[in-house]
Amino acid sequence: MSRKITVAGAQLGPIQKAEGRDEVVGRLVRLMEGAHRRGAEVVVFPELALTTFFPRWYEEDINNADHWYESALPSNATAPLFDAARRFNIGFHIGYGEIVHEPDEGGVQRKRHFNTAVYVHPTGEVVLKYRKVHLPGHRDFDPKRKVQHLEKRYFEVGNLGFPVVRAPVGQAGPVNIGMLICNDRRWPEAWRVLGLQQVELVMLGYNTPSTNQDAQGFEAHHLRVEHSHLSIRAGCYQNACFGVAVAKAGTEDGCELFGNSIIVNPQGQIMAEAVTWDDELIVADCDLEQCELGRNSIFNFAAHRRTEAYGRILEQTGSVAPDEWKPGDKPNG
Ligand code: CDV
Repeated sequence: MSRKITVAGAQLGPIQKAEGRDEVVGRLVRLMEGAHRRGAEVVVFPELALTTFFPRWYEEDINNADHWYESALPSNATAPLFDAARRFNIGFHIGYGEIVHEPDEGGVQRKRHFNTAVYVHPTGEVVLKYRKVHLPGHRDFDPKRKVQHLEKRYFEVGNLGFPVVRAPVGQAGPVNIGMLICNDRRWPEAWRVLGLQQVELVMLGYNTPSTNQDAQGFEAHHLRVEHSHLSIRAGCYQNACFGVAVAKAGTEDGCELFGNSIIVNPQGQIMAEAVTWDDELIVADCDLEQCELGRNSIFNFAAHRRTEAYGRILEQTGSVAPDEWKPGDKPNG
């Protein structure tokens, strides 16, 4: 059986705060139809694809913000997306704010909020769910910032790990599918946990501002895009997988988000890239056999990984400077 699949990334232009779910879902369905016409068997939508990037808006009481989240998928508002998937026989990935009532780590049943993504089979069944682990930004209102980035206020850290599922995609038979969400793409540990499960296709949505408000110095706009691409290309190359990385782009609620969505192969090459900051499809044919080259040679993990040397990765969170070497000291301090 051929292991070729056609994948689409559906970049979204801005979603303004006042734009309703119905309007957004209409845009998503139009993109899905376009992806189907171009032969795609799976379409990837961005992080928080049903609303504006709401963590930029401060809310004193998080319970007043429940309207930004989904408590069920499909819901009345999102049902047309699931219907379109069945009609076009296409799988889809979508990011959204999730509310669930489930026990926390202490066993207490309560309302919880996550930054979540799912992969939905063309039948409408949810195949894979992931909750964002690397939440950037801050918890409290920061008067120094022009635009807030309150992901640490709006979401709990994802509690599902980095799962990979083997599930049918199009004509290719089962494909090993994994997900990352936005900031996760910058963390090689996250990619490697997926790579250790032989992931073949990583779906990833992002909302990245064009300027870095956390930096003390200046970070050029083109380098912001470059760092995004660098992270995705390295993740795909070092873990021998394809990546579909899809942005929400343009000026949203007065804040500029860069686009430049890409599809990347296991050699780390960009196969397709968005050229607008609007609703735009990118499509690529992916031969999953290409994952074998890296996995069986330079990144043959079983043959070459040295876990005995990686202790710090799990034992330590922040970095620690070494003691200073002085003349007369032994090598390595
Ligand atoms: N939504 C995100 O996770 N955005 C971050 C920004 C804040 C740096 C990102 O890594 O793109």
